[in-house]
Amino acid sequence: MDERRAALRIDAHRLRNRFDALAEIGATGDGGVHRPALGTDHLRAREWFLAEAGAIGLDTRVDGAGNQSATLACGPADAPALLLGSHLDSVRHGGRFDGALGVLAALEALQVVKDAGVQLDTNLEAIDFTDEEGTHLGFLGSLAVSGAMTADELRRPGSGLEAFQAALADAGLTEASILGATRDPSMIAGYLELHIEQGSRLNVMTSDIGVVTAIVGLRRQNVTYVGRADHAGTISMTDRLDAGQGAAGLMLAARELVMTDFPDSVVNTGVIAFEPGAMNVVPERARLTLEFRAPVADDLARLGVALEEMVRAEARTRNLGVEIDEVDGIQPVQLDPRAQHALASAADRLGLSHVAMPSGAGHDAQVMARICPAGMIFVPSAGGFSHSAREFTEWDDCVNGANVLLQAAVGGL
Ligand code: HGY
Ligand code: MN
Ligand code: MN
Repeated sequence: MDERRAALRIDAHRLRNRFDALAEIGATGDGGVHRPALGTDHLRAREWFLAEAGAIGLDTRVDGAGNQSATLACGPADAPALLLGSHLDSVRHGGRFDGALGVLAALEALQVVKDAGVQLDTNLEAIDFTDEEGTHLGFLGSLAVSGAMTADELRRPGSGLEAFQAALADAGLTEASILGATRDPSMIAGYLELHIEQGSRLNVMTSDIGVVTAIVGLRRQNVTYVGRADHAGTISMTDRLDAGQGAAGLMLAARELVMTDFPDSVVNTGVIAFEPGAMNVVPERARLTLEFRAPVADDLARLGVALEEMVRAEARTRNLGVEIDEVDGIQPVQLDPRAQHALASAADRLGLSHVAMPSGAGHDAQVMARICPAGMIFVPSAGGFSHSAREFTEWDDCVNGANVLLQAAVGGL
């Protein structure tokens, strides 16, 4: 690589100013952010991103799925674009680093290349993907770009069709525009993402950078048990058709199944709701979310079968009805060796230690891997915390990650 490119570094102060400004949008006051996709504060963050990119002098565009891009014509006019990015949406009451760091590091990388007047073999594009966190549909934006989003899935959002369509309207999007956001893979040279690790392995291995080798697969379902509403004081304990007991029994049994038979997998219930939802009424309906993850496709499939048997066994045991609605899911993926090599070489050039590691979190990179060479790097998460206000990464680590992303981008895949 020529010396000028190798000498490029991000402007840490500028990145920090943007990071702190973005963290104020949807701030929860305890260090976290609440920016569920297409909600008020996420829309504000999206506008802020476009304004920042425009102020840098980058061309900006928003596609039919709401993915926002800032582009830099630093390569031949007909050259494909190397995409750098992540997501600005957050989980409910999440952390200020998840997704945001990757989007801002991408924007910073484009500004450094622009200001240096460096010409590359590809053009560069900083991209903010819509609804990575699945407030409505997980990886909505990247699935649309890859052409993998279907009309059927758009009719079954986890947030409910009415809430989803209202959110789309607020963002000026439609189901048709989402389905029309597919891009030509031949015009995408690759995708690179900087992200916080959201776990503790980098801390344990005392490594500066994680070069991601593979990303976990996951499935998400809504399970509803149906019993009978009764007076909580007068119906005998043995005569109850208690939907809440079905939900509770499933949660405990699912954990036991995974801990015993699927040691590399995880299962989580993050939402549970009873109807009619009164202290003195035996719950007639209990809806719980069931999300499970496995690093290899076969385990994900076997775990899905085992969990479905368990869901139905709980219903039989307690004389309850049960409905299982599949929300969304994604297969595990191996990331591109060339992208891994480009990221590891960039870390070497910067004198940073790095270790190859899989991801237990899902990321847009696993969707983009279907249509282009995709790679990811992690920087350490203090305490391994994420998806909460406790999420934190030392600023030096953020700067290291942003420089690795920049150097990998100018080095090419
Ligand atoms: O849930 C995940 O793994 C990611 O944060 N969307
Ligand atoms: Mn994320
Ligand atoms: Mn996340």
